[in-house]
Amino acid sequence: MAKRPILVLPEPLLRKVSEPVTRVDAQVRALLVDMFETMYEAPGIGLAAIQIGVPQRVVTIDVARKDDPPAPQVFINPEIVWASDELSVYEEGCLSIPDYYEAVERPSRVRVRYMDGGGRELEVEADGLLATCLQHEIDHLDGKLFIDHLSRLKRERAIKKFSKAAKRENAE
Ligand code: GNR
Ligand code: NI
Repeated sequence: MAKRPILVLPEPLLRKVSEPVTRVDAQVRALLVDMFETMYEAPGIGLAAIQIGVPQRVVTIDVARKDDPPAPQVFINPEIVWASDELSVYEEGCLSIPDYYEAVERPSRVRVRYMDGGGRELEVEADGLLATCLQHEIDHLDGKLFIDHLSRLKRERAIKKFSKAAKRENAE
């Protein structure tokens, strides 16, 4: 079990739609251990399995403040079953799009159905940072990135910046 490399734009796997988990077995539990290690090390407040190359609908989140004790949360097969009409704007970042931050508007509150790490079916109504993070991670499971919510100009600029960086690295 270990920290794993995080895939970065323009990695095509980030555009893949992840498959639902049918059973929370030892493989999924081992994946969760790696995901928390990778997420805390990064550091990030959320991680989708596809960001470490695993196309399964598994998400880890910890939105606790730095001074508070850790509060790890597991969301398997998460689904938004309700979203508020009210919208909020958050400055978002993504471990797969390093050093790029932009304001994104999304529903302020969402109700999410999911399985926890013990395979129990649960629902949570989230607001604030958790609501934003859940929507950001569920987007990853559908091959979407937060830049897809920006204007075409901003999105294409961001993609271009990362394609250029990748070309430079390949040329070295
Ligand atoms: O660490 C992260 N911070 C963050 C900030 C605002 C909105 C969403 C996020 S998620 C991000 C980690 C990540 O890329 N998860 O997929
Ligand atoms: Ni992300």
